[in-house]
Amino acid sequence: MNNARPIILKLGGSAITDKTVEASPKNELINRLAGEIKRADLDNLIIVHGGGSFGHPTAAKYGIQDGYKEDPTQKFGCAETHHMMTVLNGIVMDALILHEIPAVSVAPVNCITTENGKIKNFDETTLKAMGKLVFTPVMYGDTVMDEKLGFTILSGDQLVAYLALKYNAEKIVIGVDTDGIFEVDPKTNPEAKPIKHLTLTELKAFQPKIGKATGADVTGGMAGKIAELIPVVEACIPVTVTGATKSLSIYRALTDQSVLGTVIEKT
Ligand code: IP8
Repeated sequence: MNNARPIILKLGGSAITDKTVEASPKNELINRLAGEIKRADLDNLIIVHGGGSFGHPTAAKYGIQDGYKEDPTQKFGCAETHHMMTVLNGIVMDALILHEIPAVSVAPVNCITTENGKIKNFDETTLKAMGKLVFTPVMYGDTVMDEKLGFTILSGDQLVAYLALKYNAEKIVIGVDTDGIFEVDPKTNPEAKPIKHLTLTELKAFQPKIGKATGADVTGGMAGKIAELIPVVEACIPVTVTGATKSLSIYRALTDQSVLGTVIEKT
């Protein structure tokens, strides 16, 4: 990342892990994505990944997203959830480093605090210094300390939206486990086609129709993602949602080439 407007890439937890089996990374896919990121050769990239089957099951087990309820086991649960995220992050980092990307992990728990689940303080010193030297910061959904709740879960999606607004991102690319946003669930309707383009008005109208995430997703799945994206699209930052599981989709989206997926723009 340099001082140009950043491009923010979210690697969805459902895409990079198998959500049906706890703590199961999709190693081959992560490795391929690292290759695509290397090929895109961007010096203004920030990567954020989700929790998938690493962060969500542990967070759900201890109710971390609802905050500290005076239950001492939750403190361990909070620590374990963060640890699970560092394990997944390590796997993502391995792949990026293997592809000789100057990627450096930045743990949200160390630089962000929230108030009632919303980012309140962000110490950007490290991120800014990395930007000057053109590193690729890699952040992730994480446990964070919360001024009202004690602790909570910060979703990668909230982080993406926050960073995009703060640094006036050039664009956001979101890699998911489907080919974009659908009117009907493509996992149960194989004939379903992704919506090619959504304006802000269409996105808002679409929001109530989105189903809840399946499995132990503590941050709301696609519905949570769309809620976070609305202010970003309002700020004229375009968003492409595409299938990280499809070869070259992320490379193509990062390099402004047409891609199977959903482009969301203000108008
Ligand atoms: O998968 C949540 O991040 P997300 C991370 O981007 C944890 O919603 C720790 C569950």
